[in-house]
Amino acid sequence: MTVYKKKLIVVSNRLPFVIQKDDLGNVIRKHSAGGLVTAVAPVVVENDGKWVGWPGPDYDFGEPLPESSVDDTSPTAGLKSSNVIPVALEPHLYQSYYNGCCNETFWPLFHSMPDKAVFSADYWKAYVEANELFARNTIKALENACDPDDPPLVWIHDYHLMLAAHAIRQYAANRQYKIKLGFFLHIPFPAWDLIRLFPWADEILQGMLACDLVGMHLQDYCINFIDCCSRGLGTRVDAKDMIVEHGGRYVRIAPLPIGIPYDRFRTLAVSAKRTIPEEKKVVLGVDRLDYTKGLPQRLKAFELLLAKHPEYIEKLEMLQIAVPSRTDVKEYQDLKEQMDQLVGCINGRFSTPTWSPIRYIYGTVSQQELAAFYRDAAVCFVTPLRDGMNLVAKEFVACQINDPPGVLIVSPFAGAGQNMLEALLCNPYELNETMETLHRALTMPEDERTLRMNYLRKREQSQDVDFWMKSFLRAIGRLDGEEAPV
Ligand code: GDG
Repeated sequence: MTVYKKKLIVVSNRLPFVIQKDDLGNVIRKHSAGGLVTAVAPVVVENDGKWVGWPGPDYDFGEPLPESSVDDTSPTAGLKSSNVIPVALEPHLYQSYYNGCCNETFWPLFHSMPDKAVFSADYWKAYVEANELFARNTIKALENACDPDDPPLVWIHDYHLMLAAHAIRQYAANRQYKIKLGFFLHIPFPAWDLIRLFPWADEILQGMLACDLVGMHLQDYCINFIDCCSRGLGTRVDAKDMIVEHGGRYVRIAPLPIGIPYDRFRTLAVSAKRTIPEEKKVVLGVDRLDYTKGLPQRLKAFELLLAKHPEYIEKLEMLQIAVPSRTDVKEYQDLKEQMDQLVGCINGRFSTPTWSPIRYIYGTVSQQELAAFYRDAAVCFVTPLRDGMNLVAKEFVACQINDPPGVLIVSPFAGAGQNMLEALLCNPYELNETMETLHRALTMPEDERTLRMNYLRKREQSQDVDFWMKSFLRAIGRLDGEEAPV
């Protein structure tokens, strides 16, 4: 684990756990799964730092936070309530800020789908207000933590909080607090031609430039951001060294691709019970039900495979886990309907009395079960139309302990497609190519599968989530004994 001795304050839209009420009305704490929580929560615990975030709709402000989680083996188990600063957001504010500006505006726009984006002054107003609230709560976390010789690090996460750094820097300056500010964007940063569609783009760019370091998954996203600063704000930029000059400060922009808790997934895969019988060949998909993930395209490619290659009938199954997501937003409700229809049509068209081609789970499975699916699938089929990174591709590789291993297919429009070089790439917009790539994966010789998977495993093991966390701290000059090159 990363040993980090400086004061650390993490700010994200949600706390690393959700506060809920159980059947008896007791307030309980349930940890949120995900790489960020797994990597960062233990460091906040060790460091006795703080995590600022929204606790979920069930939390009544004023009542004490539970001291422990329902599952006390989770990475958040050691977080005490003194490590947590819950941010109160009224339901109507949360609706316009989160469902509205974050998910109906920034999510599609940053995934290069501007036609789906809603541009609303009311949403924007709510976004500004919510970011202010996060900033004010972060200042609470900074009280008594600001040693001028050893300033704390405030690490802000993701597109929900692109303005927070600006407000935090102003509040801190008024109080003469010295701080370091870092930001990490988990989704793509698109080209200037898309960003300029957003009427308040300048404010977004300025908000992010209030940081000392802005990290993104890929070099391409960093280049887009730097170009936007130059064209949108007219700032001086050094595109070679990835530095933007803003307000008399130098802001470093750095590609820092996220990794996964590799050892944790591998251990799970070693101990997980079989969920796919040995004689079954399964093509696996695991995604939040989101229009960026290319789910209908994936099903259609599978349908085409069955139509063109009847040898797969009764021999192959597609298992798709679709985790319900943003169910209040219409685009997501429409996608659910489209998926239900597609699954029904394909199963109706090809099923036999003893076999159905698609097993579709609209829900979640435990991480243990997920690891077993990853381990025993013949192919993991990752076909996003656009995706910041995609952790599923990496988790699949970590769980591939069978000999011979399976095959990973990734879209080049996911961050993972740019650095998992030994995976098979396919363009999900082109149905025939996607189908042919799936056929190639299913018929790939064992030695080629082994060779490709060995390289993939090695990279993911060495560039895991702890490596990512250390790289971020190093880049901002906050890893013990090291200073940033800027
Ligand atoms: C955003 C960016 C970027 C899924 N189903 C189940 C389950 N999962 C877990 C997976 C994985 C996570 O959800 C999904 O992560 P992704 O990276 O694929 O996608 P986003 O949620 O869109 O994440 C993305 C990421 O941030 C990190 O920076 O890679 O590009 O969009 O960890 O394991 N977990 C369990 N049951 C399920 O059924 N337990």
